[in-house]
Amino acid sequence: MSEPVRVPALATVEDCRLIELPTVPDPRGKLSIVESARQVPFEIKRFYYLYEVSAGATRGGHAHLRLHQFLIGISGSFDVRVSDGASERQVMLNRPHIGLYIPPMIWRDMSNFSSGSVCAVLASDFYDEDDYLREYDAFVAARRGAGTA
Ligand code: T46
Repeated sequence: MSEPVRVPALATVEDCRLIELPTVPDPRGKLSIVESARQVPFEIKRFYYLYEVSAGATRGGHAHLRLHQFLIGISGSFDVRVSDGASERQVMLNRPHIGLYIPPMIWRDMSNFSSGSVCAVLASDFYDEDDYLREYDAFVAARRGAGTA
């Protein structure tokens, strides 16, 4: 089991990493496991999920000031683009035993949801609209204020 990793004060897209979850297969099927502060580098306080996403819709389009998140493509597939204001990366989530860890201060959006796809999200805190940066320019300015963009 992996140890929680220390995340730098101002994360970059290099800190967004795919994490493979321990999986137990048997003749009945498979079971994948996520435990708080074990497979993911934060204490889990909230679970939510996106489903029945409209064809062509983009979700996200924001960053979080303090929130850590772990996204899993439980079913189907979708793309996640992450940006630190200087660099960006895009990954497709399409396997239920692999998730993407996103630290605070990283812009993200999700698109190309396949029909019937489900995006599960584990988060380090309860919902708080004040934790969102929903304007890209404000996000870049906040990063500059905190260090480097
Ligand atoms: C994120 C991506 C991956 C709540 O009331 N409680 C909640 O826990 C959440 C997540 C949302 N809401 C409300 C806030 C909005 O009125 O649900 C509405 C839709 O939220 P939003 O437009 O932020 O949804 P997405 O899919 O664009 O983003 C969500 C998360 O908000 C966000 O943290 O990183 O999923």
